[in-house]
Order: sequence, then C-alpha cells, then structure tokens
Amino acid sequence: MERSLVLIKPDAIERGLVGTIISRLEEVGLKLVAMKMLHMDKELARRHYAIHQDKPFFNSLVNYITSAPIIAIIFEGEKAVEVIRKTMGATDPAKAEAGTIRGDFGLDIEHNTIHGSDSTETATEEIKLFFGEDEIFSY
Ligand code: IDP
Ligand code: MG
Repeated sequence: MERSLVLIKPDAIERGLVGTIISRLEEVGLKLVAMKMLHMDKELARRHYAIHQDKPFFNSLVNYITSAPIIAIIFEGEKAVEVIRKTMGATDPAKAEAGTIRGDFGLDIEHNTIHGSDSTETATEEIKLFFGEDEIFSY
C-alpha cells in the first residue's frame, strides 16, 4: 500500500485546524499509520525542502516551518500521494479550488496549511526524515 508524508504546518495548528485536516484526509479513505508533533530545527527544514534551496523564498520558508511546532503524519492508502495532493489543492491558496484544504484554509502561498509529498519517491525520502520504520504501524 502506498504511503505519503503530510505535515500540518504552524499556521494550521495556531488556528485549531488539526482535527479538521485529519478528518478530511480520513474521509477520503486514507489510514493514519504514524503521527507525531515536533518542532523542526533548521537542519531538518533545510533537508526536507532541499529541492527549493536556490529559490528566493527558501530562507523565509525554513524560518516559517521552524517557527512553531508542526504535526507529521504518514497516511497509507491506494494512490495515497495523488489522493493527498488532490485533497490539499494547489500550492497557492488563491488558486486552490474551494473544497480543498488549501482552498478553504490556506492564508497565502507560504502559509498554506499543509505539506504532502509530491511523488512516491519523494514520499519514501521524506518519511525517512521524520520516522523510523519501527514507528510506523502495520494493520
Ligand atoms: P507544494 O507544497 O505544493 O509541493 P512547493 O512548490 O514544493 O509546493 O513549495 C514548498 C512550499 O514552499 C509551499 O508549500 C509553500 O509553503 C512554500 N512556497 C512555495 N512557493 C512559494 C512562493 O512563491 N513564495 C513563498 N513561499 C512559497
Ligand atoms: Mg512540493
């Protein structure tokens, strides 16, 4: 079964949206197999977002994601990566469709509420940054 990494970002935790976001992902049939709350340090943030290291928003993104605790979750399900990306909506909340998590709750292109892996390969790499195999539940 496919796995993907979700991060509930600081803006969502601050606004009390954790339950709503988890519900939306459970409602589309995804199963929680690991979850933890943590305060990412800069090194973890730079590794997680390494692909963006040359972008103009990189430093701001690292500062934001390390500004307060986040919740890291592994969801498992049929086509989990694709299903999560669809449920999240476009990166920019202004462009995300109504009914998607970012479309309904995102504040701006940086403070967009949730992260979801963009491919199965990325998911495997990202999951390793946040969880050991012994922390992942098997049904
Ligand atoms: P994704 O989260 O939809 O995969 P990416 O392009 O991988 O989007 O960007 C990673 C994160 O970086 C976004 O979720 C958002 O928080 C932030 N970000 C992306 N583009 C911008 C931008 O143009 N300005 C500021 N922050 C951005
Ligand atoms: Mg991405």
